[in-house]
Amino acid sequence: MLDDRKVLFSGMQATGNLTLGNYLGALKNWVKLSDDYLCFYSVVDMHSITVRQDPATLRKRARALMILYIAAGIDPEKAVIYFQSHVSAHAELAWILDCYTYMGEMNRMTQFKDKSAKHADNINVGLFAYPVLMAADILLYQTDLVPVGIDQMQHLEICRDIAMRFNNIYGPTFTIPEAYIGKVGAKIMSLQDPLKKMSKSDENPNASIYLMDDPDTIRRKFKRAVTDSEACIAYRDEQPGIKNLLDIYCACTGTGTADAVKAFEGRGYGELKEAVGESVVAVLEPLQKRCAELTKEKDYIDGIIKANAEKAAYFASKTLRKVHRKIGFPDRIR
Ligand code: ATP
Ligand code: LTN
Repeated sequence: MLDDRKVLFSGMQATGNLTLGNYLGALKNWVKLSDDYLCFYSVVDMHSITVRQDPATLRKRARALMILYIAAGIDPEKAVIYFQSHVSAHAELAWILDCYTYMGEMNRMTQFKDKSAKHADNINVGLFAYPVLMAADILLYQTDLVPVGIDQMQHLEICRDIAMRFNNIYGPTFTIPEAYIGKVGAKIMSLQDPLKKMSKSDENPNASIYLMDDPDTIRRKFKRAVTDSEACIAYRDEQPGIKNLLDIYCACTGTGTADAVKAFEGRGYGELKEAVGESVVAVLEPLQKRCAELTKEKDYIDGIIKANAEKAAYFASKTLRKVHRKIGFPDRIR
């Protein structure tokens, strides 16, 4: 704990076009969490280069993601939002932690297996060590809580293992982080295959609502959303398409599930799809407008980027110094 608040850390990659799943499942909750915790939200650009990136595109997307954090409502005075590459302690601690992580542990990581199958021509050491950099992200800020999706739980476990190993050798150094599990229903499913998660790497663009989709595209994608032939609006696992539409509607309007089901009782799927589409447009249109406005405010955004990188570096360097002392690196002469 750095002050009287618990510390919360999360990060997002600027690769691909963010989806409604990323917004409703992560970003939107991050905003609320920053009322109760000292939050660090990073644009993890160093993780992005584990897969080959076009430099101009990465630079543009990373900045757009930073702007999106602000547009979504994260207060840059309250939460620390910064680019991972601006705080060199991440790379420095990652190297040290590499020396306390076993090949066998990394070999078990399912994301590494998936991604190396997908990028067979570029199975690099960074991709292999991805979870160690993620552990460094988390441990640098003495993080108590990490909101992540289920797919990142294995990485969080390894982070805890590394931290405990280090603490066992050198005495208490790192806070052992816990996963922060958001409320149920935070998983938004594909509009084309409601048994699959909505994902920015889905090759079918109709499966996902992208945060920058225009209103007509949003409406059209919902019209085409896969449902079922039951002709009955109910919230149950046997009707995953309808369940997903109701989840999206509730998340966008703040309606409770039971109330939503009641409101759509006896109505057709077409009507439901239209209402869900409108509820999403009502959320995304203002968000897009705020992004466009903020993009024009170059000096304001630059100021936030600079001030927050300094804030993050201040906290991170405290932990890094502690680690240096513990492992026996010579003191710096000041
Ligand atoms: P990829 O398709 O490249 O795996 P992704 O869309 O699954 O990407 P991530 O970058 O892995 O997104 O995740 C960023 C954050 O968004 C994570 O916290 C994750 O839990 C959340 N998230 C991603 N997709 C969804 C979804 N469909 N529903 C809820 N939350 C999601
Ligand atoms: N690997 C995560 C992004 C990420 C992260 C982190 C999340 C990088 N470092 C630290 C939580 C804490 C992802 O791809 N979703």
